[in-house]
Amino acid sequence: MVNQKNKGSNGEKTCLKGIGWLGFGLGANTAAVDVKDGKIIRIRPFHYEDKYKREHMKPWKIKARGKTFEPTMRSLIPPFSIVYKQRVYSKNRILYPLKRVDWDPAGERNTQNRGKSKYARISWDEAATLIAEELQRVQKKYGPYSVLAAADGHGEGKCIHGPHGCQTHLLDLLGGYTLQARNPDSWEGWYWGAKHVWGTDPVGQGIQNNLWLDCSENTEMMLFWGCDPETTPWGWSGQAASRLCYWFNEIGIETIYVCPDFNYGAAAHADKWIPVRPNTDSALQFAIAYTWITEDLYDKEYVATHVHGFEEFKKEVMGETDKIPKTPKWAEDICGVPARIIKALARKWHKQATSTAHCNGGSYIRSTYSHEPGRLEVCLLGMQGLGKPGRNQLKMIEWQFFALNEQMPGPRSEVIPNVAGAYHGWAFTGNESLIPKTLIPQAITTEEPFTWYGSSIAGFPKEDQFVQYKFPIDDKNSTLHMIWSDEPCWTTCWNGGNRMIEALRSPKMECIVCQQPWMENDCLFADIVLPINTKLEEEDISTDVYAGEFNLVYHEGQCIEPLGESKSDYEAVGEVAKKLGLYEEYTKGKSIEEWVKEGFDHSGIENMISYEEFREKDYYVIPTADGWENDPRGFGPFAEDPVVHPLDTPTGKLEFFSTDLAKYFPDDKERKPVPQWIPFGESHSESLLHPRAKKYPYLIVSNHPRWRVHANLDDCAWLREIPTCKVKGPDGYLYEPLWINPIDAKNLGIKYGDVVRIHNDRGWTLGGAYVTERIMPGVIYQDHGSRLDPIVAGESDRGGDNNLICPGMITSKNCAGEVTSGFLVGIEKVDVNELRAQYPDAFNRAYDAKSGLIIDAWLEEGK
Ligand SMILES: Nc1nc2c(c(=O)[nH]1)N[C@H]1C(S)=C(S)[C@@H](COP(=O)(O)OP(=O)(O)OC[C@H]3O[C@@H](n4cnc5c(=O)[nH]c(N)nc54)[C@H](O)[C@@H]3O)O[C@H]1N2
Ligand SMILES: Nc1nc2c(c(=O)[nH]1)N[C@H]1C(S)=C(S)[C@@H](COP(=O)(O)OP(=O)(O)OC[C@H]3O[C@@H](n4cnc5c(=O)[nH]c(N)nc54)[C@H](O)[C@@H]3O)O[C@H]1N2
Ligand SMILES: [Mo]
Repeated sequence: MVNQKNKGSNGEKTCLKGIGWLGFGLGANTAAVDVKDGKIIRIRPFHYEDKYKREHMKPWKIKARGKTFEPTMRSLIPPFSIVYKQRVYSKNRILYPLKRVDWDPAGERNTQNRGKSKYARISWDEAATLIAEELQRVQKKYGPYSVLAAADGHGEGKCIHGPHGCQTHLLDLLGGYTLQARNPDSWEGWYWGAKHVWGTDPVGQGIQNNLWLDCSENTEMMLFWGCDPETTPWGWSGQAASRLCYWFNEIGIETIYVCPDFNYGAAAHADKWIPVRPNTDSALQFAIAYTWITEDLYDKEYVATHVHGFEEFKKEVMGETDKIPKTPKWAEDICGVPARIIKALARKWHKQATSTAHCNGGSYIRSTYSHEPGRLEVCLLGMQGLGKPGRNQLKMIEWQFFALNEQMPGPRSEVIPNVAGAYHGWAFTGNESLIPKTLIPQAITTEEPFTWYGSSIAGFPKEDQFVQYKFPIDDKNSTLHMIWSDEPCWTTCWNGGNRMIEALRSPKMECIVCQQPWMENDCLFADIVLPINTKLEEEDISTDVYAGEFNLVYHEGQCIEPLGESKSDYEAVGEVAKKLGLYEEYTKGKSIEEWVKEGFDHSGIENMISYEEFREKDYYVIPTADGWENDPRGFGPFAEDPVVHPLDTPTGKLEFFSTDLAKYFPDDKERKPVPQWIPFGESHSESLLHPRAKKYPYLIVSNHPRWRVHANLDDCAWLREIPTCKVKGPDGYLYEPLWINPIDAKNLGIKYGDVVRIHNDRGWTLGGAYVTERIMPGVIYQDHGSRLDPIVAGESDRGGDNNLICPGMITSKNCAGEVTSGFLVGIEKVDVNELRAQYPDAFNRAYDAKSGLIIDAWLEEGK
């Protein structure tokens, strides 16, 4: 098999490409792309052994309970990578620079028409000149911080061609900008809550070292709590987590799933499913603690030596503070789990060595007040001896985050490679002027300076949460007047999308530039759109440190020529730099070839293989480290001796009572020093216990999409034909599935394939009914990230973009996190013909017969 480029005589070649969506310089999902006559023929798994022998790779072995677990010898790419050809050749690709037809920088800007107006083709020269002139004009008039760089996102994993953040390098050269600070979206509850109990920077999940081995040898019960290891690892870790879960099944670890939906991991692996209402986990957790305390079933010795503030926590559990004893019966009514099951689970957890498993935690840690379930889980683990054999918190994806922290749950490789030397995109760093991403709509619409706590940048140390920030940072009139975005999907992915649309149409916002490969989502609100190419159209260098089996560094050859006039983000920003006379500074005078070498030179493998051999072979497999089996395991060292191996908390112990929260936020009623039961409060009213539930009686679960990575991939016909990806409505339109239990469906007169409206006081969107017992009654489920198809932009949508109607408020008063799932909605069946009569423009947009995808609706005819 040919795994490399340029090996055929008839224009055939094969390039390695990391087809994953991490978006910040790290590849994943290493695939082989076969190309013939300048066209992509197929994308397939890649075989490590083509150029390297097993003896070199030193494949690891985990032996446990009489069985053996070993790595495969090929990349475990997900279906997404395999279908990516369709995303590259999508009809939805932006092929030329575009300008909104009624945006005239010299005259009327018609900001109110964003989301309605069409676009016309312009030249690169015109586009780059316009952007350069607008930047200079706006910065001169309002100061440098009036330009917002929206420069983050999980776009393609490109390194040299940095999919997000290239513009920040140019803006730095221009004297500054305001950064949209990428908040810890993936980890909100761990970040704002758990960190203060177990001190685990950078993101707040548990210490991971060597946990595959620990779990394999010692864990008797694994609780997949808000976790779908058969779906979300696909984004960048491929299918290694799937194999790991089959292995756990094989060696007899009892597998319990706690989630409102019977998700794909549960379907493949669960011994038992415990359905829980969305974002009521803390009631369940409190009731487990109550059972342990009242039945004397916790590790008292461990608590005495390893925990700070247990007595205060106990008061909260027993109801001494709020007059609510957190009994299983009390919890049953709230979370929907029968009291007998809560008690049985609690008793089993005590008796058997139990670990929890998460990808990132799901909506369990992405809803209102998510710091409470986040830290309650740590308290529960603590009560049963966190770090003792088989008792840890295992993470199923994003192994690299922990690798950077020198932690690997799986067998460690000799080095953890890093090609950041060649990277041009965003990094988890600060900026003088910044605004948490969750506060952007407020920042745009407000005239007054405002403050918040914590930069909110994912991965920052916990002390950052105690710092007060302000916008604008100077006292001048430097509020936002221009946006330059390379992740135009705020409306599909963040908190309160309709509010964002309102902000984007503000007359204050004089110029919006978006750059991305596909005409979708926030691009419809831009004034200038730049056509970006996909990574298959460029040369680059990459690592794969997510696969969980072997770590790699590889050269990525150019597969095909860029489509239309598209360029990479790095090159697109370069065009603007040229107009500003800053091209040399921007590129540091280096060619792409020189950047590839630069990436290699500091990658960690530069002393393991020569550059010449690396380029000849095109990749390097890093051998498994000798002695990895002996590495400490998770919280093992802390469990053994908390004095010698203290945690990174003020007392060095598990802080059930947080010293820091008591010190810095003594008056915060929404995040007290001790975890509490808080269904609603000053910031939120998204609970069935709140009077608002009379009007909006269902809780919606909005998971990471099964068949997309957020806003990525919604235009691949091969995916869209899958019945759980789209549901064909009576009008033939492919609606985003909305799972509803047969009991609710019957009550509401809904059957499979009906079009359903989901609504609340923030607007409405549509879905295609998918009636199934895989969702518990009273709860509906619709994935997030479906393409925006505005009916009345800012109010209603046909595409199933439920982020438009999720809460705009942040996690809680002093935590600028997102709340994007587990909120109240009403649902009802609708008649599409009536809607068509009412909104003819939106319902008569032409779509492609094969993919059902709206294509040219936004382009001016003939352009
Ligand atoms: N309802 C709900 N909402 C959620 C969540 C949830 O659980 N439920 N989860 C949250 C989480 S954890 C996350 S991480 C966020 C994700 O939110 P984002 O990171 O904002 O979402 P992505 O779709 O990954 O963003 C990538 C964007 O970049 C584009 N893109 C891809 N490649 C390139 C490229 O090479 N160049 C350019 N310029 N653009 C490119 C894609 O088309 C897409 O628009 O969503 C959050 N939102
Ligand atoms: N296919 C695919 N893979 C991805 C991504 C993607 O968009 N698509 N995104 C990537 C990113 S950025 C991230 S952060 C990770 C996210 O990984 P996760 O955080 O694990 O993903 P989620 O889909 O939000 O949630 C996982 C599961 O939580 C359960 N759940 C939902 N709400 C609740 C609740 O209130 N309580 C409980 N107990 N369970 C609940 C659901 O069963 C759901 O399947 O995935 C990454 N990988
Ligand atoms: Mo995420």
